[in-house]
Amino acid sequence: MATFRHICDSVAVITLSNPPVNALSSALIQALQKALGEAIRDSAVEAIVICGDKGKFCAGADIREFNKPSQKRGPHLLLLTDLIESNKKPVVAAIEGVALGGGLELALGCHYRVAHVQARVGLPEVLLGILPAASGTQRLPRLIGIAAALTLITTGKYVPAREALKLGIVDKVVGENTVDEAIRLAKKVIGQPLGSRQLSTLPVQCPPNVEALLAEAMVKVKKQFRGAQSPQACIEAVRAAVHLPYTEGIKKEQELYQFLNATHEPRAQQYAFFAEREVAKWTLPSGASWKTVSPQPIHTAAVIGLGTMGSGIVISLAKAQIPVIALEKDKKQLNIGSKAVISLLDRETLKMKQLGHTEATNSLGPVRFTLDYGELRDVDIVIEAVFENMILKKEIFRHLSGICKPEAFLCTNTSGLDIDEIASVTDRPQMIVGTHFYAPAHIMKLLEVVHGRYTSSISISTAMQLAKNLGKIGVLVGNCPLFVGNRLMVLYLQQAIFLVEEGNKLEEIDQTLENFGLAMGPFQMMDLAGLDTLWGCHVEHGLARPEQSSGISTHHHSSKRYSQLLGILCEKSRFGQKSGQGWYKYEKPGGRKAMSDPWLHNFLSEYHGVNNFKTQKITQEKIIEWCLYVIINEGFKVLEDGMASGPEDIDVIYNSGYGWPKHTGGPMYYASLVGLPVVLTKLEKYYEANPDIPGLKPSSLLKNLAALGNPPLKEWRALLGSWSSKL
Ligand code: 3H9
Repeated sequence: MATFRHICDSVAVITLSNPPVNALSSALIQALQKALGEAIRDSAVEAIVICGDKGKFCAGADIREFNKPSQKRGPHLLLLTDLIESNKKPVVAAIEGVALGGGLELALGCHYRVAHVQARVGLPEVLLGILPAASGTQRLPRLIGIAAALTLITTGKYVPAREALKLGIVDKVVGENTVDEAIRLAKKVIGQPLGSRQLSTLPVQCPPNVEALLAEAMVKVKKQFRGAQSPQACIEAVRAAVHLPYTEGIKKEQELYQFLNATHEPRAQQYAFFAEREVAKWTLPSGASWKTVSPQPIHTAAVIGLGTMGSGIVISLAKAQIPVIALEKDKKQLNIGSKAVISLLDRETLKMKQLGHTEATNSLGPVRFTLDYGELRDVDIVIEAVFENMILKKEIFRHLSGICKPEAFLCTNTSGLDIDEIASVTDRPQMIVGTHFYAPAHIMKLLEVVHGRYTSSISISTAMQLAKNLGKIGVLVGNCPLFVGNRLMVLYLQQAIFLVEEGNKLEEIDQTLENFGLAMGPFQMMDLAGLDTLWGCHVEHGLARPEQSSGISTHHHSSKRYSQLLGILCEKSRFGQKSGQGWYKYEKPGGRKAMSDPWLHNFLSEYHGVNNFKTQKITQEKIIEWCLYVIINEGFKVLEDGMASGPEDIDVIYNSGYGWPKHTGGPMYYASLVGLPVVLTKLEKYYEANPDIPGLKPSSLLKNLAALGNPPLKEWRALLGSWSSKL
C-alpha cells in the first residue's frame, strides 16, 4: 500500500493505492503527504495530478480505522487538504470511479477536478453517523452554494459526474483517459494565478433567506432521520460556513465531529455499513460458501403474476438489463398488469434520464408480456409472484416443471409459505429458492433469499448474485414460517394491537415508535400493508382465530392471548389505505395521508366495554420496550433455530426492509446497546405479568448471553459454540 509519483514532462502524477477502494488509511495519508512533499520540493515539477489506482479515485477515510484511538491515526486529512490548496503549483484531481467522503474532500482541496463520465462523487459521512470533517462542510458550500451543499451533506447522496459538472463540483467530464486529460489541464494552468481556485479563501454565496433555508433543512432532517444527531450536526457545520471565516468554520466542524464521535451513532452506523457487506458472504453448514460456489449466469427471466409485487419485480429485472417475460393468467389481468408495468417503466426511465443516464432511452426493450406458459421454455430463471395461496403456487410450480428447461431456477416470492412443500411438486427441488422481495420491489433494497431443505448451493449462489445484480442486498435465511423479517414483524404488530386493546391511543403508539426512529408506526404500517393481508397471515400462523364474532370476547385460546381486532375491522371493510379506511381514515381509497378517525375511537371504546378489557395506559418508554423487545427476543429465537447466520443478518433485514433506524444499528445491535441483561430483565418482567403472550418469553440464547454480561455482538457466535446455522 503506497502512493507513488512519476513525472510526465513537468507534471507529477501521484496515485492513491489501497485496494479495493483506495480508502484513506493512516498509512495512505502518510504516504500521500510524503509524495506531495517531494513533488512540491522538486523543482522539475510544475504541476501535480492526484489519481486513484485501478479506476477508483478514493472512497474516503478508511472506515475500518475509525475505532482506533485518534492519536494513532497519523496525519489528519484536513491538514493535507490545506497543504494541497496552499501549494503554489496547481494540483488537479483525476476522478475515476468514486470520490466519496474524504476522497471528495481531498479533491476539493485540489485546484481543479476532472471526472470520468461514470464517476460518482458525494459526502456520505452522514450515513456513517459523522460529518465530513476534513473541511467538506466548509469548502463545498463555498464551491456550490448553500442549498446544493446542504442537500448533498445531509442526505449523503452520490452524484453522477454529469450532475456534478452542472453543480460545479467538477470542472470537466471526460469519456475516457481521465488521467491524461488531468495532465493536459495541469500543464495548461501552470503559472496561472490560483487564488480563485482556493476554495477556503472564497466567500460563501448566501441567498438572502439563508436562515430560512437552514431552518427548513433542519425540519426536514428531523423528520427524515428521526432521533439521529449527525444530520443536524451537518446543518450546524454548514451554518458555520455561512457565518464564520474558514478557519473558525473548521473549528466548529471539528467540534461537531468530536461531539458526534462521543455518541453511539457512528459505531452503530458503521456496524450497519459492514453488516450489509458481511451478509453477502454466506456459508452453508456443508461448507459451501460465496467463495467456493459460482453463480449461474442469468441472461433471461420470467415473472408470473403482475400484481403489485410482480410488477415491481419486472421493473427490477428490466432496470438490471435482464430481458424479462411477464406472464398473467388471463387477458384482463394481463391488460391491467402490463399497464402498471409500462407506467412504472416510464417513471424509472425518466428518473434515470434526470440522473444523466442517456443510455436509458428504450426502457421497454427487455420486457415482453404473455399469457402463454410455453414462452417460458428457455428462460434461466422464473420468479413466481402470485397470490399467497399454497394450492395455487403448487399448481404453477408443477406446471413450470414440465415446461422450463432443466437448468432453469424456479423461485417463489412467497412471504412465508413453506418452500419445501412447493419444491415437493417439482422435478428439481434443488433448484427451488425463495426470493422474498419487499414492496415496492423495484425500490426496496432487501431480498430475503430462502434456503429450502433441498436447495442446492448453486441455486443459493445464483439467487444471491441476482440480488446484487438487481442492486439489492440479499440476506440468506432459513425456511421457517414467515421466514425471518415477517416472523419478527407479526409479533411486533400484535404487541401494538394489544396496547390498543388496553386503552392506549394508536396515534400515540405510532408517534412514539416514529420518534424512536422507525420510518412508520405499526398502525400506519398495517394500513399500508393491508389489514386483510395481515389478518390472513395472523390466522394462518396461529396469531388469531379464524372464527369471527364481532364484539364478542374471543381473545384467549389454549391460554394464549389473541386479538381479533384486525378481523373485525376487515369485516367492516376497513382494509387500510387501499379502502380509504383502516386504523386511520384517508382522503380517498389509495390515499396516503393518515388521519385520526373518530369512528374508530368510538368503536374502540364500545369494544373495550363489551370485552371488559383491563385498561393499562403505559408510558412512551414502555411502549418502546413492549413493542421492540419482542422483535429482539424473536431475533434471538431465530438465531437459536439457526434460521439466520448471525445477528448482522437480522439487523440488515430490519434496516433495509422495515425502516428500522440505522443510527441504532438494527434490533440486535440495539439490544447490545441497551445491554442484554437489561433487555432480559424487562422481558422477564413483562412475561411474568403476561404469561399468555409467548413472544415475551425470553429466549434461551438471550439468557445465556446475558449471563455473560453484555458481550459485544461480534463475540456472540464464538461464545455460544452450540448455536449453529441450519440454513
Ligand atoms: C470519511 O471519509 C470521513 C472523512 O470526512 C474524514 C473525517 C476525518 N473504508 O461496497 P462494496 C470496503 S468517512 C474502508 O462491497 P461496491 C467494503 O467494506 C468515509 N473500507 O463495493 C468492502 O470490503 P470487503 C466516507 C471500505 O463496489 C469493499 O470495500 N465514504 C470503504 O458495491 C468493497 O465495497 C463512504 O462512506 C471505506 N471508506 O461499492 C464510502 N468503502 O470486500 C462507503 C468501501 O472486505 N463505500 N470499503 O467486504 C461505498 O459507498 C462503497 O463501498 C463503494 C463501492 C461505492 C465505494
